[in-house]
Amino acid sequence: MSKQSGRGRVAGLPQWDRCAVMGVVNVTPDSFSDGGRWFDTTSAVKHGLALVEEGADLVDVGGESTRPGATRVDEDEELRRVIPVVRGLAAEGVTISVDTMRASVAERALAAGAALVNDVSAGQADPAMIPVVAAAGAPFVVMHWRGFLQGGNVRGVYADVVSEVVDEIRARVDAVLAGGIAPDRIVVDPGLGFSKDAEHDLVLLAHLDRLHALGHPVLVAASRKRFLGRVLAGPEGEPPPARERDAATAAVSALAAHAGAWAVRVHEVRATADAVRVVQAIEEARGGAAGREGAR
Ligand code: PMM
Repeated sequence: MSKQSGRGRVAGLPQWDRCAVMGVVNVTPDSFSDGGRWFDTTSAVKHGLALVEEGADLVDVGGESTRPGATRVDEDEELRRVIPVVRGLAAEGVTISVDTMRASVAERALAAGAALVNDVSAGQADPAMIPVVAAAGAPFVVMHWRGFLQGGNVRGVYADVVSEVVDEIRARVDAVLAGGIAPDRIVVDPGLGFSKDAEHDLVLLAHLDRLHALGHPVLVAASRKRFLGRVLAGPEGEPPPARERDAATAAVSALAAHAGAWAVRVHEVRATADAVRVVQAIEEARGGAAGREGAR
């Protein structure tokens, strides 16, 4: 399978001829990397539109922080945060993914115009999630997730992180298929930083081919995460704050796109949009050169 064809397409979403860029709109006061900045509906919608202007192909709207130890927001509050933003962006023709672990939020967001459900628990946090997504015929992200984290990196113990993550994603994909979600609507995601330390994240990024071998489009969400802070800090240093990790994020975006990722999820879109376009141009140049070689 070539890297290009390995990118795949997701039924129910537009098809992009390169790695897609998913811009993040966290409508939360406490998300670790941009918490609080886009907390009211008007500024969240404006921010989503700005991300599209900068090159985002789709926008991921979430109303609950998933960072380790974060307290859960209640359902009404999550609905209050998410649905008006989905409605506002849908009215502008934006392709929207909804980042939620609640079936009720997914259902209402799909009705309000969202096209993709991004549940970091892959249906494990809410038993009603898979039936709701299946009934709507919506695409679904199956991220690697080992449960809610209370204080630190518990459950992040692996003998072979790549094999275990791939096997656990495969098991979730099987559960999701059994629940009635169609195979061409499933996206897989290594869940960087979820029950994983920096070394685990780096090893997973080094082996994206193993995720591709699952046969589903791959989403990579490295943006501003702890492992980038670790890399940039060096062995002794203090990690730079989340907002100073965007160049490092764009580097991961380029590598993920080159490895055949279907999409990358990022907070700062412009650098990543440039990165995936450069990768696309290089891939096309390689194809052109191969074509010319063959014609000789
Ligand atoms: N990470 C976060 C939130 N949503 N969704 C997917 N599919 N994959 C991820 O790795 C992921 C996610 C946490 O990051 P944020 O608080 O910066 O949005």
